[in-house]
Amino acid sequence: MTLTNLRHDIRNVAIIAHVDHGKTTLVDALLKQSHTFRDNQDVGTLIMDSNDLEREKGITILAKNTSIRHGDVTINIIDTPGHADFGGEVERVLNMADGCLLLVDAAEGPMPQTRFVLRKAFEVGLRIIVVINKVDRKNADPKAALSKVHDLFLELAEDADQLEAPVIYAVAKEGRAGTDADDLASDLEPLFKTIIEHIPAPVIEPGGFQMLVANRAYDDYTGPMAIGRISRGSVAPGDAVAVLTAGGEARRVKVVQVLLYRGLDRVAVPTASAGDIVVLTGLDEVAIGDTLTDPESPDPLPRIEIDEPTVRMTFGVNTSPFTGREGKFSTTRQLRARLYKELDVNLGLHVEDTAAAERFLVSGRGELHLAVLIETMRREGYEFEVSRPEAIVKRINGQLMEPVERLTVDVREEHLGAVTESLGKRRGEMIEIIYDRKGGVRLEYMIPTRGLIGFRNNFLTLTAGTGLMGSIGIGYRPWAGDFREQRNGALTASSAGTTLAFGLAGAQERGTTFIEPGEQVYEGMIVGIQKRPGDIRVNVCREKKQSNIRSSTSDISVRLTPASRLSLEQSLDFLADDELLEVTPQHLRLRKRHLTEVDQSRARRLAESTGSRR
Ligand SMILES: Nc1nc2c(ncn2[C@@H]2O[C@H](COP(=O)(O)OP(=O)(O)OP(=O)(O)O)[C@@H](O)[C@H]2O)c(=O)[nH]1
Ligand SMILES: [Mg+2]
Repeated sequence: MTLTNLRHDIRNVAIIAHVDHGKTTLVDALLKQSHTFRDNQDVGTLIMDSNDLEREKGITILAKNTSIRHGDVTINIIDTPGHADFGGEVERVLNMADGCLLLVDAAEGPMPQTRFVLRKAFEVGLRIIVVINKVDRKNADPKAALSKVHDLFLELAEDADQLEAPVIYAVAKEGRAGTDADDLASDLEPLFKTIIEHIPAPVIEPGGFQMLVANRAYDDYTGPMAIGRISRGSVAPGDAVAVLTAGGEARRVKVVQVLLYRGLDRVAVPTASAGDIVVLTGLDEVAIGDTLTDPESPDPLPRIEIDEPTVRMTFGVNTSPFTGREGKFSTTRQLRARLYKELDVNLGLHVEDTAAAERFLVSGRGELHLAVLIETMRREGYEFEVSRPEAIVKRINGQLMEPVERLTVDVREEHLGAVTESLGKRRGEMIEIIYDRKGGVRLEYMIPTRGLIGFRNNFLTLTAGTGLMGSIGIGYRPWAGDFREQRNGALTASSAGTTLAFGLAGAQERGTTFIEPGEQVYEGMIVGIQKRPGDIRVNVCREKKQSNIRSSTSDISVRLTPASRLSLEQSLDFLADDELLEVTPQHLRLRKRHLTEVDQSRARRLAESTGSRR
């Protein structure tokens, strides 16, 4: 018989769900009700979404730790992102927890990422508490949501024990929970109680110090920090530990500080032991997935396994005529160093050199995953160009295979025709259709990742912004055949200069423009989209010729429709294979890969003679 000890004073809990089901809002309420803040302290909402991009987008991008006290128990909480593109963040932090709260929106029910995170939670062996959240919503149907959650459990559970999960109903926004959807307590006490009763206390395994690095952080004061849960032994400032790397080497380093989370702060402690989630400083160059151990017993823990990327694009040095004007960092060396540095913290990402020294292939878990990297880099002062995102195809046993996703969409019945038609063209295969009694329809599809690139914008237009969609990768399937993309042609600037209202008005007769008067353009830059296929060159810098005869009806000033500005994600969606997006701290400029007519025809001739398509 092995004797195990439990840390009865600790619970380690991850919060997992589909995007927007209320994870970070629930953490707000847990923090507030555990008296983490002074009574009069105004901490706002979505406290854990602390980085700028998270606040702007209203979504969680990075998994984060916090900790609260309830009675004698410390509850360590790991908030995770719900967007499928950041699934790698969920995978890498689950090993710190013994249990999780699976949040499900009472109106939406389980969505694709609910399936993904539940499967991962089962794989890691977490004890699960189901939280049916947002029971206050007008169209909430907690019963139906729970019954779909049960179906999902039956489908995904690996053994019968996993089917037993307590259920809590909640309104995270009001900080209320209960065991009956119609009778919530005025606070989250029922949830606290369920966490303490059902999430197992951490097991203290016998032996010397051992911890898997699940996360890294940095601050100017302490330098790099390694974050993880101690699985064996204890650690104190000044201790020597061995770092066991992916390459199998063991390095000896000295721990400087040992910190524990307390609310939003980290506090230095004299020692921490098995079960604690700690932050260690003094360990330069420790990678996520490395094991830290007692140098006398260097046993590595299994490295963190992360699903493969499915989408890629090139990042290259800016080759536009405006190169070097707007960015602080624009050289090949700077771009390369920045991209490779990202790999230390961004586990779902891959970076490769290409045959061209100034271009790199960057692969991620989806368009948003890559878009967040692009936005982060431009805010840091980088300037570069990126190509159209494409699904990563593979040859497996001689057969061409492509990534496929399971897609769930919720639409109003009146938009059903348009949405199914669009998905059909993108090689989507419908596997289920469910009508609810209120005029809503839920569709389940299998669809190549290729078909989903650029679909989100189209979907929002087709459903007038009312549709809801979510998808997750489900592996590789045989190539589904070519399908034609139907983007209309680009309006491109025929010469360099400053745009004028008169020139833009001319362009607007041909289509929609993306820029305002007074902007700098170069030849081959995309200034709009026309009404049918095929690119057209337009002179957006053209001036109105002055004439002596003025009729009273002639326009004195031209009337322009305001530019339709594309966001970063819309720009990525827009790109065709022969186009690039120039990214600088100030501007996003769409452009043709080959800027002048001469370059374009030379490229076309070259492609024809070599038989390639680019
Ligand atoms: N009606 C209602 N709205 C809620 C409730 N809980 C959260 N919300 C709202 O749902 C939205 C999303 O909440 P978040 O807490 O950011 O969701 P999340 O799960 O953390 O989202 P990601 O981290 O991006 O996956 C916010 O607008 C919240 O105010 C609730 O109980 N009832
Ligand atoms: Mg969140």
